[in-house]
Amino acid sequence: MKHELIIATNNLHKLTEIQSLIGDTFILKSLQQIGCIEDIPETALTLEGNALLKAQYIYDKYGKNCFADDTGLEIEALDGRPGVFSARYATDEHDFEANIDKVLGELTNLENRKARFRTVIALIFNGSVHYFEGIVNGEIIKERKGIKGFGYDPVFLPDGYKQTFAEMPLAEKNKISHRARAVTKLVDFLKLEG
Ligand code: ITT
Repeated sequence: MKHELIIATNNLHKLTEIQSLIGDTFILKSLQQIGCIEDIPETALTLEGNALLKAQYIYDKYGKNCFADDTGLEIEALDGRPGVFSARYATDEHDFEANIDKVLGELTNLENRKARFRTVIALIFNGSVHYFEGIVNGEIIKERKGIKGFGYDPVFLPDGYKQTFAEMPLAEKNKISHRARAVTKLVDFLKLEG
């Protein structure tokens, strides 16, 4: 039997990618496909909180199984910042260049450049909440390298690799990324439920 599952995004690239991992037992629907056009507020102070806010909003309004994700870059020497504020760290816009400049500025003269990307998925399935976490550890290098990817990719060097996320082919990033790791855990859970 096929089940409908709402993904709290309108990013069709994300939807297609996750759909191909899940297989055809669950049919993913975007927010637009269920007629949800409002901008769901992300006002929580943690990744878990924001992911749950988005999923809960859909569940309360539409009563359908759904999941949402949130991601942040957590830098050890900055006490985990920018974290949940990663998208709007430097300005109110999603200004990737200004965000990178701010992080590099804050790390000037600091020895410890350890960082990690962390993705949290909140799934509301038959009324119960489940969280799935994906982490990739690495470090923030001193200057941008590479032009692929987005966000903080040009300054993030994953542990064990010689290329930043912005130098790697996307397919390679997608094999080891925080998002891929969280999605794999979600998919494993859904396979058991399907
Ligand atoms: P939506 O909530 O609308 O999906 P968003 O930009 O908030 O968009 P995320 O929660 O996935 O998306 O990520 C928050 C920020 O973290 C994002 O704007 C980037 O600055 C950064 N980020 C997330 N994933 C990243 C990645 O794979 N590489 C580099 N930066 C990333």
